[in-house]
Amino acid sequence: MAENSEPSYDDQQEIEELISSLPKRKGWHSSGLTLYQNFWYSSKFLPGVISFQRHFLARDSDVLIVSKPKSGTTWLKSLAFSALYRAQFNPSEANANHPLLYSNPHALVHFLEQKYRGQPAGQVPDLTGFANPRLFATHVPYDSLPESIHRSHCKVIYICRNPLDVVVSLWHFVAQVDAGDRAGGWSSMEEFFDNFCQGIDGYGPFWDHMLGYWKASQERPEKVLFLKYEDLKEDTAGNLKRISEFMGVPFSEEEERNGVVEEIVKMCSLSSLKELEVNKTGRSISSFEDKSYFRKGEVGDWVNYISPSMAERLKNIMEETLSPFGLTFRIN
Ligand code: PAP
Repeated sequence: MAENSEPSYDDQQEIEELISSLPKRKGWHSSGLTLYQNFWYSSKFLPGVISFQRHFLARDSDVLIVSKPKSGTTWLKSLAFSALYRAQFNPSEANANHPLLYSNPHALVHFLEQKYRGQPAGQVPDLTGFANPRLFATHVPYDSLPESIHRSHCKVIYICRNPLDVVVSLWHFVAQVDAGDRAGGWSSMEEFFDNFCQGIDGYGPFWDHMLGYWKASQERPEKVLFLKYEDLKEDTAGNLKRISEFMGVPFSEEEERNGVVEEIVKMCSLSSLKELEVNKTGRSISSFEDKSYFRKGEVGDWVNYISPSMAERLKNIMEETLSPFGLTFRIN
C-alpha cells in the first residue's frame, strides 16, 4: 500500500473552500483563528492539519507525541527521542555527536501538521524515508487525529500542564513571535487571557483538548500514555522510564546501573538545552525562533503574572470542566 494517498487539485481547492466557510475569530496570529471540528486553529496552519488528517498513514511502530502548545512538548520530544534512539545515538556525556547537541528538538521530531503544510500544490510529504520506529508530534485533538492513528497499533504520548502556567507561557511566547506575523491589538494580557478562558486560542478549548486524551488514556491505556508537566518536573527519571517502557524500549538493569537514565535526563534538562548554540540561534519552524521554546520551565510561575481574580476565573473553569472527570492539577 502506498505510504500516502495523493491529493488532487480539487482536494486543495476543496480545503480552501471549506476553510473559507468556517467561523473565524481574531487570534494572536495575523491569520486569525478558524473553528474546525469544534476546535480553534490558526487559520494559517489549518490546511496542513486537514491534509495531515486526510492523508497520513500511521505504522504500527510509530510513536506520536501530542500536546496543546506550551505544555512541555519540546521537553517530551527530547526525552522520547533520546530514549527511543539510544541504541543508535549514545546519550552519554562522552558522546559529543548526539543529534540533540546540534539540532533543536523540533527539527528532530517533526510536527506532522507542519510537514503537510506548504507542500507544492497537490502533493503530500514523503515520509517513507523515516526508518522505523518513527517519532512524530502533533497538537491535533484526539477526535480529529487521522483515522489510521486510531486504527493502527501506534502509540500516543500526551503531555498536559496546569492551564494557569500554559496561558502565561503562551503569552511570553507570543511576545517573541515576529511582529509581522503577530496580530495587532493583543497588547493586553487581560484580553489574551479572556480568549483563553473562552476556549478561543490555538487548539483550544484547552479542556476539550485535555479531556479527549484523558478519556482515551483510560479507555485504551496500551495506546495512550497521559503525562503531566508537573509530574515530569517532580520525577523526571521515573517518568522517563515509564515513557520508555510504553514505547516498547524499557531500560535494562544494566543501563540503569550505568546511569543511562540520568544521562538522558541531564541532556534534556532546560538548562542544558537552553545553553546550546543551536537553540540560541536556530529557527526550526518558520515564524518561531528556537530560543522562544526555552524560558523558565517552572511550576507555578503564573502567580507572577495573573491577578487573583483572573486566577479564580480559570480555576473555576478547571473545576467545572476537568475535575468532574478526575483531571486535576496541583495549584500553589
Ligand atoms: P510548544 O508547544 O510550542 O512546542 P512547549 O515546549 O510545549 O512549546 O512549551 C514551552 C514551555 O516548556 C516553556 O515553559 P515556560 O514558558 O513556562 O518557561 C519552556 O520553558 C518549557 N520547557 C522547554 N524545554 C524544557 C525542558 N527541557 N525542561 C522543562 N521545561 C522546558
